[in-house]
Amino acid sequence: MKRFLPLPVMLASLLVPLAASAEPASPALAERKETAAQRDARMAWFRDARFGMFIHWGLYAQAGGFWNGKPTKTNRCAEWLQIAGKVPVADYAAMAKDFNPVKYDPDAWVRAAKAAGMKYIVITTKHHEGFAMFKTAASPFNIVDATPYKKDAIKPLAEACRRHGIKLGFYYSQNLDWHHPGGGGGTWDPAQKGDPAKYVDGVVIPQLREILSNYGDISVLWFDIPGGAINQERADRIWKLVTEKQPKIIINNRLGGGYHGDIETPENFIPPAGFPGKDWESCMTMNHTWGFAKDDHDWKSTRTLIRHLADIASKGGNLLLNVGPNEKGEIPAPSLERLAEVGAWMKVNAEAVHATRSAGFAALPEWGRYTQRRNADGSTTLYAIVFDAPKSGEIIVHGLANPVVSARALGSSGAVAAANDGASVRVKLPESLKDKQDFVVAITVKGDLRLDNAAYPDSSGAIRLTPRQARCTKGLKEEIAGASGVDHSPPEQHLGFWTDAAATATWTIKTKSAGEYTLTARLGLPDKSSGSALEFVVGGAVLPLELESTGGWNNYKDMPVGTVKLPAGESELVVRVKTKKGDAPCNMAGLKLTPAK
Ligand code: FHN
Repeated sequence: MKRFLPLPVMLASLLVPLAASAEPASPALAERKETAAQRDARMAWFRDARFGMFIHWGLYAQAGGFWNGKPTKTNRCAEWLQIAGKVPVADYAAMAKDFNPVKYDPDAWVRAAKAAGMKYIVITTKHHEGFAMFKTAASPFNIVDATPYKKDAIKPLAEACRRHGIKLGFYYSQNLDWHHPGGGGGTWDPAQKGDPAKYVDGVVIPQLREILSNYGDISVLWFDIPGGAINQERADRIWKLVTEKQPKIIINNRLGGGYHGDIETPENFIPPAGFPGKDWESCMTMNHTWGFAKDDHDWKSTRTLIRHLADIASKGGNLLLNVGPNEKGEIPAPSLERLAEVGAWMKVNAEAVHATRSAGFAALPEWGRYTQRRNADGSTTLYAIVFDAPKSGEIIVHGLANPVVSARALGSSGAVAAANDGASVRVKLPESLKDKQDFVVAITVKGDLRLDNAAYPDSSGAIRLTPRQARCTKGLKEEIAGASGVDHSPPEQHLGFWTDAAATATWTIKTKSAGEYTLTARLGLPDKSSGSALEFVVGGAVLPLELESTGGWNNYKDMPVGTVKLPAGESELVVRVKTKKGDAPCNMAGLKLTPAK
């Protein structure tokens, strides 16, 4: 289901051409004037953390997604109530006199995060509503001066984080501000009119200075919605202030002014192949709203949350999982239940998540995900995070040539038999795991992982050829949507930029036995590329395919190519251009070989 937030929120999803090797981190290095080694040292805790808590808590919790008794949200997000209801500034601000979160217990929040296996917390210090959850001299519109609660909410949280060894990050809405004159996005109340320069100099800069000075070491600064009031000059000043005040701070990619920041920030979305060579974090709601909504009871299951965490970690990213406390300062019970259940899973399986790295497989196993950990003795532990155990009672790690040292199931005493089988490792599961879900098998092998990234038959005999597994010559490359923004379904991972008609894509296929397959290609192309043609060279045959528009580069359709014969053992499939119309013949999201009936 496509969900689109209003344009100011809709950040362009970037089509990022990815070279086969990792992306150079040079923009991030240049921005912080640091070497790769210095950056690695600064990012180390984040890359090991893998899991954090996002807290969206503000005056909007008082409304809980309702205004004048009516549900008032934008795209199910309750923290967008004021713009959804075009609520006048004075009427919205009047809520503050009733905001008194007497149940707020930051120590309990931090303990809940820690028990869930989370290593850091990012809390909204000021969201688009302009209300500060901290004492600020820049505006009386804050929790200390404007509410009967009269206490800074950030200070006790910072102290609790220090007590429990949890890193603290701040979310700050630097552009959108529907309260202060000149703030971005305020268009419905004359009180919002003002000079953006005065808003930035009078509110944003002073408040950033306060939150970066008054609460100790801050580990993350989570800006949101670039553009608008933040032009290059203002972004430059903000960047300078932040990096001088907190030199080791991690800054996300949403300041604006062309700053790449340290981390990509897909939102309610997991990029198919992550962001190879980049640090990234997927932030997710547990229901459909970031801020508390009285009527949103559509919670993701714990199983879904665990699998998102595993999927993200397997691609080298972090999950920043959101809670939206209510007007009393309570995290909703369904959120706490899920945090506790994820924590129970992490109690057994955290070693497959914390301080792991992507294992680098080019194809995702059909039964789950992989992470890896390099060991001090030179061996590597490959974690097979099994979502659903194959009926066969065996998992096959295709394309792993390293000699097996040992294998064990986390949290289970059953013996796990693992053995090399040619270019793969076969793992026989103990009876106790045969029909289980969401468990981890740790396979230790000699040396650093050596993967062949060839395409192998899955349990149904079908062979999928993914963009990541392709070897492309110049003029064709892998690209995925670098989605930094809202919950929208970006283009599939694919091979694109096929501007050179001489460019080819090649896959290596390995099968145990010879066989006949029907070949389909998942392609997308606009009208102007209609009339292009490809050739598929495989099993000694050349299969042509004339292309008709699918309505767009990323509007993919499965196109039948024909029947092919594959020999036993290793073979290659090459795709080349026969006719190129327009800029490129098509984008290619992958191929599939299905055993012929
Ligand atoms: O508009 C905000 C939204 O309220 C929420 O804070 C999310 C969290 O990443 N960020 C913006 C939408 O992209």
